[in-house]
Amino acid sequence: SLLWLLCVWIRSSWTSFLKSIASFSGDLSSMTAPPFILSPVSLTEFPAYWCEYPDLFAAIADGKTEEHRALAVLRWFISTLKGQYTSRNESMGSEKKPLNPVLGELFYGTWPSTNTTLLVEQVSHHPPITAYRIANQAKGLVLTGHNAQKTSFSAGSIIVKQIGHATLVVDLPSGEKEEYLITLPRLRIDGLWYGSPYIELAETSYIQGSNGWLSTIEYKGKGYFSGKSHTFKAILKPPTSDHKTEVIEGTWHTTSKTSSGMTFHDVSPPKEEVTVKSIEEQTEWESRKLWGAVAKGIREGDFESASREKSRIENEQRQRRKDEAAASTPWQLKHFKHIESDPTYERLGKLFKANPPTEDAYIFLDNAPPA
Ligand code: HCR
Repeated sequence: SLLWLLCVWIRSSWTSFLKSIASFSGDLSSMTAPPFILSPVSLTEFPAYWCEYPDLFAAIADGKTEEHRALAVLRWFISTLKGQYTSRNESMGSEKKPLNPVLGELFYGTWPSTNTTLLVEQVSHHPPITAYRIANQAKGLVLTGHNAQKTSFSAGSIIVKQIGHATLVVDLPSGEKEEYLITLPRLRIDGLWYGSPYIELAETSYIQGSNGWLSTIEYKGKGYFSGKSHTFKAILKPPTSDHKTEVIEGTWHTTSKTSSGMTFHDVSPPKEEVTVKSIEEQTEWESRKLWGAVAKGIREGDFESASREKSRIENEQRQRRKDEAAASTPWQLKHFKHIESDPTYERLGKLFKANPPTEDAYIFLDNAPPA
């Protein structure tokens, strides 16, 4: 029957996609994937996951002591993981391949409940690098970061090493600044053979405060014979022996507890999705306007028009790069400036022997568009 033929076609296009992944390492985003695995959302939208619980972000500034603030940073960070790594499974049935942003693509948003703003710019196309800034001005909180991925294939899974880091600056009432360096976990994309990919987090990530408090977060997935998916253990270590070490355990997509049995985080309450201007109000460089026709094609199952529109955007980009090369006028970033080594990463990274010892970064140019 027709359904059977369709299943055979999906299976064979998926198998050839997997074969091409297996023999490939580098930038997954540029690979052609079968239509049913395409997401209508661009990677420039992903930094919004950092703030879907904007009240937890704001609460960092309310911490009266260094310990309270370090705990609040850890709680907010853990609460972002469900959105970052499982929300496509919830909304679309499995992990999907996001749209690969063009150089200069922009994404602006707000969380009106807390007056928090989001600004994202695609700062490199090959390899894809996304820079972002999230600010709650009234609370004196600014998160700046960038994100790229290096992918490889191992034992039937895609291993994604996240490149980049984030820094959170907290303006204290005393006038001092407290900083936190946030490193990113490694991911594994499992479930590939069944055509239904999902993310598991692996290894360790860190949050190092300039106040000396260090969170070490270990991630574990479902083991062969035991263990639950999305498990983590976070150890919050004080800078001196005057305070005790706090241990938090649980599953990052649900809840966790402290060693005394108190609930530490709980992501069952509804999240607040980022608010974005209507497409009519957006400029040509803003993600939802730029990809509008492609996203419509994917959403409506009209893959022919999605791929036609995608080729149009890609050709335009190629032409733009050629013109820039011919005129010797390279593309200028709009909101960020690239620096080869980030002094905050180096200074805070030394405290927990970050590997690598230095990383590049994108500094915000302080030119957010008017609200
Ligand atoms: C690896 C990935 C693109 C990058 C996505 C990142 C790492 C981006 C930064 C966010 O803060 C967190 C994040 C979450 C996503 O899980 C991760 C994506 C998962 C899949 C996608 C690949 C490029 C697409 C692979 C194609 C598949 C599904 C076979």
